[in-house]
Amino acid sequence: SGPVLALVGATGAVGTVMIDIINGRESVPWGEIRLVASPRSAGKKIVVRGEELTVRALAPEVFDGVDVAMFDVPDAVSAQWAPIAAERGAVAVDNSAAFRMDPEVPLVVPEVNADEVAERPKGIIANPNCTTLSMMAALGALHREFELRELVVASYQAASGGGQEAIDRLHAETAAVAGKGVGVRAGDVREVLEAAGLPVSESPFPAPLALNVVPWAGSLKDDGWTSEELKVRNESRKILGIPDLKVSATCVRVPVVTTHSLAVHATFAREVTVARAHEIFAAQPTIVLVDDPEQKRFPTPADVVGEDPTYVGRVRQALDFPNTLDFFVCGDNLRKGAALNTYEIAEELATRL
Ligand code: 2RA
Repeated sequence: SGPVLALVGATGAVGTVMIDIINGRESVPWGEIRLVASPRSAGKKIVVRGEELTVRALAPEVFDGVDVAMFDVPDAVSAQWAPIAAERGAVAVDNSAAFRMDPEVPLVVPEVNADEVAERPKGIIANPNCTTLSMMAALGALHREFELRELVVASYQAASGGGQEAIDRLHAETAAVAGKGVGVRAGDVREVLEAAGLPVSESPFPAPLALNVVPWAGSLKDDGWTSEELKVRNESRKILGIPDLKVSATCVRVPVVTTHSLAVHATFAREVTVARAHEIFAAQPTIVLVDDPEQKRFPTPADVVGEDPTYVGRVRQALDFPNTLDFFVCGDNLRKGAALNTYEIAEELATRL
């Protein structure tokens, strides 16, 4: 007994983290869990909560009897298959970009807008992009108290946001530059990578990532903006329910394997203080506040990777901008940024079935 959960994309980077999360839960509401993937991965065996499950190939029938189907697959696969799952009676919780901005699809971060799962005319609920997600628990909590008006952010995004190929590339580049004394002369890193058979032309990143930062994530959109920067703007507006929120984002890839960080500059309608912001962060169960400048204590990706909560630190009141806070957030982009939030939406649905 209990609802049936399907996990589509069970063998991918995020799917694997979803299984870890399910295995790590003290209890789960599900009567049955089904693992689904492309035909290439079908037949693979994976242990979930002590039971060996065989991965099934994606097909309409796998959704029969399913209550909640989590999808972590490329946009085109979600676009095709989430509606099929919904037609067969499941609620699809989708981690692709295919439905995020569809007005008939709620975009949910449980700490901010859990109730929106109830209104889902297409039978689909979308999970936000990991960059937006990494700051939503913090911004949602502040918005409830101070009313958010303007948001300026710079991201420091980990390689794993680009999937396994991007992780492999960062490891290969790091190994190639190790001990080479590069960085004295402009171009050294590129030359070392070329000599190691790692030309940038074959990289998922448009510049070297080892010993470098790359102000680019996603694809080119109008007027020089990237898709990632527009996602931060559009998704923040939708999740927070502020359609005219002023947002400007610069998305940057850094040589970190996992955990996205953001420097946030947020302006509110009401007066803010660091002391009150600290209280708000400390009261939010999914936030860990690490903010002791005298002891040089603040979150970094190295401290946060593998963790579920969002970490917040460096909270300051902007000196020259009224009602404005500056702070730094770190969130594991594969956990809260992807697998965990998707799973939390599925659990939220399970309580309402
Ligand atoms: C990235 N946000 O970090 C993307 C992944 N969805 O590349």
